[in-house]
Amino acid sequence: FLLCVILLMTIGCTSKEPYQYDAADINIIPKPKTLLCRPGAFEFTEKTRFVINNKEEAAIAEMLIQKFSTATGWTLTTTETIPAENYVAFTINKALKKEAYEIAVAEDHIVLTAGEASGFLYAIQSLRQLLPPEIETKGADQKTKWLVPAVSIKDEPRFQWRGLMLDISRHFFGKEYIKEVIDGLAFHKMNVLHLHLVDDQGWRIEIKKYPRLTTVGAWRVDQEDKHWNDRRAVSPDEKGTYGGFLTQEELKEIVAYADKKNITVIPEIEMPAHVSSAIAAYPHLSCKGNSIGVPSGGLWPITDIYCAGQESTFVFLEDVLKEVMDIFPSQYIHIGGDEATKTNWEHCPYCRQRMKDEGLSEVEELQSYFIKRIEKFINAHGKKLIGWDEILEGGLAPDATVMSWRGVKGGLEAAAQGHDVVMTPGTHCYFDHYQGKKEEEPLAIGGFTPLSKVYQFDPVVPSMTAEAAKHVLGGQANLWSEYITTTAHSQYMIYPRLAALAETVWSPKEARDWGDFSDRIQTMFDRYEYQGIHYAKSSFRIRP
Ligand code: TNX
Repeated sequence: FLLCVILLMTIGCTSKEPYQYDAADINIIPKPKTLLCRPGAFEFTEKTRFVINNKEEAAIAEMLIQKFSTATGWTLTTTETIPAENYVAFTINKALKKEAYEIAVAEDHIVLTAGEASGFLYAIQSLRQLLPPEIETKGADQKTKWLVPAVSIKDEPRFQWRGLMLDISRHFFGKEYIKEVIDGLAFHKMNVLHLHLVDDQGWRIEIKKYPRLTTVGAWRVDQEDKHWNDRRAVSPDEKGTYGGFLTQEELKEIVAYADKKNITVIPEIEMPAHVSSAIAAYPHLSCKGNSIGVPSGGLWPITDIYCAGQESTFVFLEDVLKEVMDIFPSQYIHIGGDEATKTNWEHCPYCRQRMKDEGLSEVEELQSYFIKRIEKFINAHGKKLIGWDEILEGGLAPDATVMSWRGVKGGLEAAAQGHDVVMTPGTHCYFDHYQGKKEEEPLAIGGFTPLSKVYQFDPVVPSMTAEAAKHVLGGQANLWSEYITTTAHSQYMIYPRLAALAETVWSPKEARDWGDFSDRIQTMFDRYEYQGIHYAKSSFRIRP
């Protein structure tokens, strides 16, 4: 009898349960390019080892090791030699494109293949989503079995630019929150964080040569609700109490943190408009040279913009951009360029003189002169200029990339002219818009962009020629923060819409299927829940 019991126990211990998954059980977002399911599963245990080739891979493996450590208390380790079983191996295949990866899951091991670090990073994100959502918890219950279905995945992104813009001017968000957003972006396989660092309501980047930009320009009247409806500006001799800024050290830390997650941080230094904060600090930058204060809310239109006639404006901007380029290694520098009210230019003797000297007849051409001049400077430093679609007005700078926000029109025009474009139309990509019934949502700027609407976004417009479509680098969502005062509210506007956007810029167009996405997003909600992300449930329920 005893023998029988022992025999039965050993059988019980060694025989694997017959796990059978099919593709419908796999909830990865964005959906991988190809995915095959076989019977069986790999189970992570306390003894699972990560087999790595170098330090970079070790750092990537560490991201999942951390997750296990938090969820289970295990300390999984790495090794350089392949064990007999129970391992996750990183295998390099240089033939794979940048960001591409493959995952092959067998019962006793997993093989991740990529050409370089970014691919491994995305393999790990998919692996995270193949694991039960409890992997995102602290101290998951002991019953969770850490199973990974026996899948085989071959995946790569459709677009190279998969972005999110954070406006940290209208309301200030600091380093810790920005890092959290970076984590969220990496989780969704996004690779660009565009930081809107300058606007009328606050200058948010330390510039050593011009300290008043942050001692004066980063502060405005503290409003009780910190909302947008206050139309006051601090008087020039009053010190504002609401605001903040990022030091150069903090920005470098953010850039390095993002880099580890294959995310490029693109700085936006607005010009020639949306710059009251700079003019409040240095009044000589405007045509009139008069003192103004940093406005608190929706004062609009604002006529005080940088003077396009005086050389001192360009001296200032070049100094600022030099420091900016030293902080941000990104290939692109965003110079804004949107919504310039040019009334002051029309009446300014310096601007009129400039127009004469340059043979310009319209003030729009002066905007173009401005941007082209800045582009030359940026190019001379080995960087590329990108700006909002207004930079098309009066003629595009020769090498400029256009971010199309007023619909797709600007993008179409720029691509037809052979310029690169990033699509970010207000209709689908504005995360400051409502995502549910107005009466049930926190106050927003307007618009209506629920999850299903974001999911309909496509960076390539059907009317584009194949040649023009090649100039579409990708897509991006923008989170303007006029009405967003807290990190919880900011998360609410980002998630789950970021998941829909991620799929539109990563997955093959043929894979787009709202029904299927609506099933997969349910598990994503659990993952957000466990991560402590304050996501919007309303966005899913609403159909446009
Ligand atoms: C337009 S989009 C702006 C921003 C506002 C946004 C509000 C763009 C380039 N300019 O200044 O915050 O609308 O949705």
